[in-house]
Amino acid sequence: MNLIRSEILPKPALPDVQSVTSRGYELARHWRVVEGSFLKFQMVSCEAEFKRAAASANRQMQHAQIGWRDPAKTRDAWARIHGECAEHGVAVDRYGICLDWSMGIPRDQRATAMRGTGLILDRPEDFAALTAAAPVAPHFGDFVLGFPAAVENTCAALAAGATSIGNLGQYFTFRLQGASDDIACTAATVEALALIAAQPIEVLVHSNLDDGFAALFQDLGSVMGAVLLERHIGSLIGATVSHCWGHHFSDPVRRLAFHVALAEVAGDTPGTMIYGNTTSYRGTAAENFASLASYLRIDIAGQRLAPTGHAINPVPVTENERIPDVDEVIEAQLFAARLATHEARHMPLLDASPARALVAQIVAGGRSFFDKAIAGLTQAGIDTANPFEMLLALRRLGGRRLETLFGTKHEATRSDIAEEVAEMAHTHLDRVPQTLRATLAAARPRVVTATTDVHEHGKLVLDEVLGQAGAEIIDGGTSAEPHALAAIALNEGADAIALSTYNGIALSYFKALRECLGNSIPVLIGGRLNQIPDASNTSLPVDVGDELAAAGAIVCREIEDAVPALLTSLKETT
Ligand code: B12
Repeated sequence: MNLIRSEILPKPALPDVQSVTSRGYELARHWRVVEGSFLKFQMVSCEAEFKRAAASANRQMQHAQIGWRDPAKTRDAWARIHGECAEHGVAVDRYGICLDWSMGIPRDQRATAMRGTGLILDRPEDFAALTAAAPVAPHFGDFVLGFPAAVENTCAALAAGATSIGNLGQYFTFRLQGASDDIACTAATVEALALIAAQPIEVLVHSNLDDGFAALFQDLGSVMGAVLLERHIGSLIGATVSHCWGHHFSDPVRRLAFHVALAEVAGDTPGTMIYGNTTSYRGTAAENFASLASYLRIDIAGQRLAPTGHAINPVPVTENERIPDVDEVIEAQLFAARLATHEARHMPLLDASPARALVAQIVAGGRSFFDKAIAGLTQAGIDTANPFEMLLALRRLGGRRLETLFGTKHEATRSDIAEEVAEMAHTHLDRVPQTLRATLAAARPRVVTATTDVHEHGKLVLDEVLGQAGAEIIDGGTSAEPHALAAIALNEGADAIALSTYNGIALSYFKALRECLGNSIPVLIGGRLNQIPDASNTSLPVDVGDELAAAGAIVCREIEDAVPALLTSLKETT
């Protein structure tokens, strides 16, 4: 089916791209990279220079993802993780900073925004105080590019010495509650990209593919297509886009193949980091250590086979419970460094040929996706040399539609996520007794399923399990605003809402939903049911299951809990 411009960009006048980029280039006269402690200590002009040198010397870089609500706690951790690892002879080279999602909202409106579980930095001085705590390369990634506060956060990151900035992937898929103006988000993102591009030294624009469309793409060729499209958009503004991936790459052969393929496509652009395969963390700490070793071995080997400067990212084994604490970050870093020394001796045993055999296919899939996208958008009347139109068109089309339109599927290069969701659904459905399934199928309740944020896998599994058990599923969307979700449920006359939530906003979201919904429709809620208490001194979120239940939610810890919960609520409402 052909694309039509009026369906994608119906508003006739978008902001003039030249004026938006000029604002960013102009801003670069006042906001410039400050030579921070990492650049001084390493005597380099930017992280990209350090990375190129590391790659050619076969030196493995290490990345830690950090950021607790309290800036003082995060500052201490910045120094402590670096210091304690150094005592063991381990260099933590870079920190990715987990800003809170409310940081995507401009400073003067942030106080009323829904808060998640991350770090909140109010002033540029707070950014700089953090990065001064130890000579580790600062990477302000999450909730910088792609949001209304993109420009002010980029200015602050540059002034704090960051030479890897942003997470362009988030522009495409992350939504903030209460900030739905995608034209404003695009304008802020384009201006921030221009500000980065106009710096006197090389600043990498980081993009985590798994935060973007890759989380849901079915084929690795499509993921590579996203790489090429984002690099194209960056080049239109003069910015270098550097890609990260990894959360959803569980299969070792395909993980390695994607790395080698990306090295080929990226050429001289060094990589930021490779994300941990966090979706494989589903067990206890001991079980998760096995998953940690499994993906790290591939990433370490990958750097030896095709050095790109990507840092490895040992994700702490408590990741599936909550935000890891400082000691757990240190433990994972030490583990990774020791594993790297072992891996060096394992290399002669590694036969990379099954992975290498997939590389050409992934690259060809990516090029075909890119070519088809450019042709399809051009035919629709989208100006593919205009970064504003390109960004907005891709975001509005969304991952599923883009892959249907431009992707090609190959069994050998399939991504892991569809299979993993199907397996999980099978396991959870098996746990529902046949008698309950029969009763549910007879009642055939109409259930609206939705998420409060970008995390969609819980909803996908839920749709599959409830659908197969006999419920009628109505899609309430991802990152659904409370008022929009309530409207769908009320208009559809739904019997229940089943909500999946992960961002540490469970209680505030539920209360907002109840206000719009009234008490007529039961709400089942599952996912990470936690929140950081206002008076917390640990910055770690705590479970709010009891508070949710007291406020009237039906709390579900497992997918299969939804079936008896639905049956009980149906009985109560009849
Ligand atoms: C995959 C993932 C992502 C992917 C999501 C891709 C996608 N399109 O879905 C990506 C990479 C994009 C991502 C992004 C982020 N993530 Co994330 N992510 C995860 C991860 C690895 C898996 C979560 C998941 O989907 N599990 C699969 C589901 C099916 O299983 P489950 O979670 O065990 O759920 C069970 C039950 O809860 C139940 N269930 C779930 N929902 C419901 C609903 C109902 C009604 C019922 C009955 C049952 C039910 O079903 C499951 C089986 O029984 C977890 C860590 C982990 N290993 O768990 C972090 C995690 C959830 N993410 C987290 C965070 C902080 C983020 C970010 C904010 C990070 C950042 N700074 O950018 C962003 C989110 C931004 C945003 N705008 O929302 C935190 C949440 C912290 C907290 N609340 O304490 C976690 C725990 C990681 C961590 N330790 O920091 N993430």
